[in-house]
Amino acid sequence: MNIGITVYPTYGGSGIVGSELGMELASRGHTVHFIASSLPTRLTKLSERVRFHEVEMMSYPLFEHQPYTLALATKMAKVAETENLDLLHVHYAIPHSISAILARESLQPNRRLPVITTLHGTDITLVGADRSYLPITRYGIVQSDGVTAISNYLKDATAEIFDFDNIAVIPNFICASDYQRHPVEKLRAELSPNGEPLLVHVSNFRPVKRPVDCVEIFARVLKETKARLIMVGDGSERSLAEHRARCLGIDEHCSFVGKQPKIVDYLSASDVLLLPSEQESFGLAALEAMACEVPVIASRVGGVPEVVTDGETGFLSEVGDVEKMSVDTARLLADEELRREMGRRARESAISRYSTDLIIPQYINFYERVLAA
Ligand code: GMT
Repeated sequence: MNIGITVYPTYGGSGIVGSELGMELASRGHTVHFIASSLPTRLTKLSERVRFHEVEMMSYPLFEHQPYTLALATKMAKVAETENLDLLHVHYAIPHSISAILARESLQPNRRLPVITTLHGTDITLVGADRSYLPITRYGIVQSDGVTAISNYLKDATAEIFDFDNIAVIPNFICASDYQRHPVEKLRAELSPNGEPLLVHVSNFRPVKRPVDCVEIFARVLKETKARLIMVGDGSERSLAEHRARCLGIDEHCSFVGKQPKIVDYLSASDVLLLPSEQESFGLAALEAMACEVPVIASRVGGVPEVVTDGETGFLSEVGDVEKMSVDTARLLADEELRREMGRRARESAISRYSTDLIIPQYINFYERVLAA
């Protein structure tokens, strides 16, 4: 198949999933055309089968805000014609579904161009549910030729908010060979010069990720045992989290390392992942950690309980319950046997339910069904 994929290129889990899906499809013989405002960060290698088409934005004095949705629609239609696309698959409903539908309509009646929308989370629960965007988000979903969601939770939330449930659940996925624990002695020694166990948090530091809670949990853990906290990523809440660490007098025990390209190295160096999010429709960070044998301390929200089994592959708590999260973390740090066993089970659970070998064929099958409809 000739598949057009659109993602947000620089920010968020939906961009990661869309990019990795494209590369997986290409490795199975399909040709994938990424159509985005810039090269997606996870798209490390372009080739005959993985191509990139940049959305060109015309600036004009009359445009107070550049009309990206229209520029994207124009590019989608152009690529569909020149590259003979079979379908468009957009990740994140707003505005990508609307652009794709415009592109589809602009090509009629000469060309058929089915639109598939994958819902990722905040496009439904935050942005889409906001009154100002709700009608247009619903339109984008209902008018798509196929809709997928990355968890059962998100399918149910979409049904409730948008009164629409013709949605296939295709969960996020992990490549078992790319995501596996490997020796990283040098990094571990840098992050933990005195051999302390490492807690890690990986996110885009938006308010919904509650990174300040990681600092609160860590402060309580430090009262019980030695440890270090590694904060990977960047975003609006980073300075707040750093400030809280200074206020609590624990900043010397924390490393804020910013965005990192080699997440697997950081996970391989770590003992426990902290994911105290306010909302999480899936929790890709949890899945990546689990594949690297890192047990997860997370909030019991959204799709997280589908990914992390409480007491088996991690521990779940109510949002903001930093007391319980710190008790669970300290328990894991104190009991190496338990930590290793949970880590082993976490990898087994991640691979047996979410490996690319299981999930990518589900997307291919979905494309075929939409094309045949
Ligand atoms: O929260 C993010 O990291 C960004 C956001 C996005 O759509 O880019 O992530 C959502 O999609 C991820 C990939 O499918 C999921 O793993 C996240 O749980 C989801 N985030 C939220 O629901 C808050």
